[in-house]
Amino acid sequence: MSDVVSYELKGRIAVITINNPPVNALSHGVRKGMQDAFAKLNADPGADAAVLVGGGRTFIAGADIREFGKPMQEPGLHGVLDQMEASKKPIVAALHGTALGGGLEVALTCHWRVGIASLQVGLPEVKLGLLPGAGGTQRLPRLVGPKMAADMITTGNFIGAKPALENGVIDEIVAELVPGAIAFAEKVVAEKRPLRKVSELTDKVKNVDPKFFEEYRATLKKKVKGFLAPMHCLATVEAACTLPFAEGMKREAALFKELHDHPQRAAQIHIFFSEREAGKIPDIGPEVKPKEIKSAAVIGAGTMGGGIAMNFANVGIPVKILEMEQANLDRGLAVIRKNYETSVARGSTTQATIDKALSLISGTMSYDDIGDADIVIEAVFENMDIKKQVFGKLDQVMKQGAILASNTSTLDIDEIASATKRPEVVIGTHFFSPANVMKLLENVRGKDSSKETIATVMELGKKIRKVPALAGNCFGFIGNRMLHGYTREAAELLLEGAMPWDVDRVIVEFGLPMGPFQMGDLAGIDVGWRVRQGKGTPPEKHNRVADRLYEMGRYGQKTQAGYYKYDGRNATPDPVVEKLITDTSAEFGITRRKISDEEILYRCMLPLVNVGAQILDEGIAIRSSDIDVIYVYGYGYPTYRGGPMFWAEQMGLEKVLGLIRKYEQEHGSRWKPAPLLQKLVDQKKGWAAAKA
Ligand code: 3H9
Repeated sequence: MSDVVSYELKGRIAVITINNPPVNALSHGVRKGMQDAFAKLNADPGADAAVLVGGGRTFIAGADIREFGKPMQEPGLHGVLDQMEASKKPIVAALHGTALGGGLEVALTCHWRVGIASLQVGLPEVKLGLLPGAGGTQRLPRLVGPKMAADMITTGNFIGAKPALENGVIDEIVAELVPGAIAFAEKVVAEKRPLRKVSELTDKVKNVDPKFFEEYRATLKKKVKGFLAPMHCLATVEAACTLPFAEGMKREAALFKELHDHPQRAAQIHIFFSEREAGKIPDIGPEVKPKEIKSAAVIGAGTMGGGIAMNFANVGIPVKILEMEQANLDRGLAVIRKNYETSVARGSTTQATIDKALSLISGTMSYDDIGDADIVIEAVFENMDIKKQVFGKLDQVMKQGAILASNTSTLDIDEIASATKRPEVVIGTHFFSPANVMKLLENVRGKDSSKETIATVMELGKKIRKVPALAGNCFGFIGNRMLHGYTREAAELLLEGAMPWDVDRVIVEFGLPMGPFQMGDLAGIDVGWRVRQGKGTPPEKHNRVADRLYEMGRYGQKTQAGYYKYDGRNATPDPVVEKLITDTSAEFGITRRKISDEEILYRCMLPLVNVGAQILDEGIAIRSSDIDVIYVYGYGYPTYRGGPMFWAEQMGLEKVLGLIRKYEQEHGSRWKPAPLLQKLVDQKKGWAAAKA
């Protein structure tokens, strides 16, 4: 037997165990080992049946994602699965942990499946820009019917053991994995049950009304805008309902290949690995143990403070919110309650769950009440003086060892830390709005933040179900520092000839949920104006339109007028704004011109890349993939483009540099290329070389 697949007789049942940590992915060695093991099973006079089990913490979690895009080494998975289904002796899959993707497809090819109560199963290929390519799209509908199969395959969501049993994905829930599976196999042998091949089942897939797919497709199309894989997934489920098994398999293979060869697949897999990589900090090894966070406090019951508190309560951590005025505290707590109630009304959670979460959130107006929290997160107004006052106070009241975190989105963490006598426990934890929804947690390391403090907030990010990434300390850190150039160029484009709706359309077509002007109207034009005033810098040309809108009382959605005019949330172009923009161009002596969609896209997106390169060079970001993670999870950058740095690399850094140089000639020093970009192009290397 191979190193990774073992074969052992338990009585007359062969137990075939896959040992390919950490998740038993179906790498080449596993496939080869399985091929040998099932050949041995059929030749072994001492074996009547087999149990297939995963060693360690899980059954097989899928194909080895690292092998995609590389030449396939025989045996392929299909060959092994054909061999298994054709086995003369019964094979029972014994499932625990997560049986996912190719792993579930292996299980579906076994003649029966048993699992333990904590099992989860799913076909998450769609999240990697793929579809289940080893028969899952044809076998799952035959077990659970088209509706449930389409739901599982187009979303990639997992289901637990109970629904898996109720819907026929597994045949029994066993108390003990291997003994239970052996007992099941012995029963099958004793009863001389004919082998049950899922590929031969037809009941659930015959006579399916074609209208079902028409309607499903129409709804899905709206939900998955821009992503290619979900629609292909649905087409394969439809094939399972309209074609014989072998033909359905051919359709699955053809559509799988299309997705496999598409740039979306590479981008989505890049994000899968980048998200995991972002949690690894080079100078913080496993010897640095994070502190345990059992209680939390949040300063400020505004939109951010309330959202941050919900994250703690959602994972069972009690949290106190501090506000200085009763009315603000009451308002903040009421908003939290309303947010939870909306989730119940939408069906995304239950009343019992929110009751529990709400019981963990309490309010206070006294700093003395929060001193014993393991972490306190300050979420007050974005103003250095106010933040320093808060941290000075926290330094007095918080117990020794508590983490003192700031939710600042731009400000200097070291200066905030200077208000305390314990800068080693001060750190930035930058949440994104709405803080209870957005996945990113951009942690910001100050010059004195200890390794333990950093490890604690990185671990905390995972615990509260966020994707944590670490930034160095500079104005705006990674995300907001990069964003500045994006919004600036969008504003410049207005003066040169574009309208807000032109720019927004191009950005939305590219895949962001909204364009810069829709974002401005949502965030509030008055908010941007106040930030500019707060900085005290002289008015800049590109902000002139925004300043005028502010002066006109057009604050965005909240006043039903901003860059657009509104009817509720419905935005329409406004001739008043059109005139304001053309007048402003004239005031600056700019002759307006027609601006192509391509130019709009590059002018908005390339500053992200150029500043990203600068940030990488300065060590503010550890790796380019961290920047991608931050943009995908914090700014709605489309996953299927892999983040701004990946997008640039796919386009070619040489082309990127060429465009930046062209814009530098046209618009001056704000487009000066980052030295790192020039260096990598000279060396003909990609971002990965930036670390060297
Ligand atoms: C597929 O199956 C295609 C088939 O339909 C068709 C074939 C023809 N491969 O997430 P974690 C690594 S597509 C390689 O931190 P957790 C991961 O990178 C596949 N590596 O742990 C990490 O490495 P490192 C369909 C993989 O406990 C380590 O394992 N399957 C794979 O939080 C631990 O991972 C999926 O999409 C893989 N398939 O979560 C499942 N999976 O330590 C993808 C993980 O070096 N995987 N790694 O950073 C997951 O969803 C989660 O990893 C899982 C565990 C839930 C399994």
